[in-house]
Amino acid sequence: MNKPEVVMMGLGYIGLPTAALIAQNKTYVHGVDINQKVVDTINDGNIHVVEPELDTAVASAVKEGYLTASTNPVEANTYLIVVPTPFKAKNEPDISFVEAATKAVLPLLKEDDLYIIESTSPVGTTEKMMQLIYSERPELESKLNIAYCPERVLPGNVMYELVHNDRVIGGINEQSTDKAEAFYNKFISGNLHKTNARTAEMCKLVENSSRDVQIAFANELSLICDKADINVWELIELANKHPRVNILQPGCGVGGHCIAVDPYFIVSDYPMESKIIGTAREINNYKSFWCAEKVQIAKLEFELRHGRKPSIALMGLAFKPNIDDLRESPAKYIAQKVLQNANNEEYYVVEPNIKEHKVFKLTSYKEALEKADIIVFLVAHDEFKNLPLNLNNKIVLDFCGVV
Ligand code: SAJ
Repeated sequence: MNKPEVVMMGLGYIGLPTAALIAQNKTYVHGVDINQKVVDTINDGNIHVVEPELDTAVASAVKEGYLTASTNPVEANTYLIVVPTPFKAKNEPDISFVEAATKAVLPLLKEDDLYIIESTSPVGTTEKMMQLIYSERPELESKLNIAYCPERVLPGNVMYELVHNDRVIGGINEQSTDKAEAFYNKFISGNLHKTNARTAEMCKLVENSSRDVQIAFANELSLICDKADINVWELIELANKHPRVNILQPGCGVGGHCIAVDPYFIVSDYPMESKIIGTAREINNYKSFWCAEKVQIAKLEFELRHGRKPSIALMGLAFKPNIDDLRESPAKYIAQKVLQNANNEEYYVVEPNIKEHKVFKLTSYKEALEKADIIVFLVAHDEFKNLPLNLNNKIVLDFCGVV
């Protein structure tokens, strides 16, 4: 094997596509993951995550020898840290994976190397890692290039956005920023915007918090309109005719592992100042609970009116439309909550983007729509739009605006 130029620590939803992109540009990349199964899958030229066009990129990178994987890092010139930063109890960020990955590459670092964190991280993490590195390797003090450069790709469109999106790069000093910029310039056609590490860290958190706050506004409107007997979808469409208004769509909550998580990184460090950001999180979480309650009420009303138990279709489990990703999905949470309250009703759980699920018995959407008395739209998948079915004699709870 050729000596790798780049070591990619973490081969998940972002690390693997980034490694494949770098390898596509004929730069040798050594990918590292703690999961041996992931490593074996990649070395076989296969992938373990669902993302369009990633399979062919990885297959050819492995075949041509530009991408290899193992559970341990090797010596290179650039080290990228792309591992998860989940949160612990009390919604505090957990940077232990970043720390572990940094400790793993520490003994390999040499003068002039470039160390970049891409993982979403609380403000100050890059400086903390710099201190960790220099405390263990004092002879390298001020001789490394250390930077933070967050990704901002949209799951489902990662291979395109990785290349074309603008990026923010913040080094711990100017030289580090410049070195990191030169590195990304080789693979990225979007503009690279230079700043310092703390601003780059905050920028990532702010981007996702901004979207969370905007979605919370739409979700709050949906609660108000439900009480006021106003169609929220029509209302938003009309309000958006204003040249400077652009309200997002209400849904059954906010899911995924970014927007529903990252705002807590700000709230946990700046609790007194982050009032809107914290409240938005509460509103978006409450919206999922509210949807589950609405199903419960519809169920009881049906039984009172018809003197029998209804059958209920739960339409969609993914965390957003047209993907198969169920992680942190509000629709899944609602389905679970509704099923916990089941009392001999018939349920049809529908998710057209997956074939089977270990907990839910899945039904096709056509069968579910035909058989159910109450139809609950949880995710606005394309399959659910413009349905030719007659929904006149059904009770429809449309939480995502498909009808
Ligand atoms: N949602 C709504 N209403 C809307 C838009 C979205 O309820 O009008 C919901 C979705 O259904 C979903 C959640 O919000 O449950 C998040 O979906 P999303 O499409 O807004 O975002 P993600 O989580 O797939 O990706 C986000 C993106 N960030 C921004 O748009 C600011 C992406 O660019 C980031 O790279 C990604 O987070 C990340 O990795 O941080």
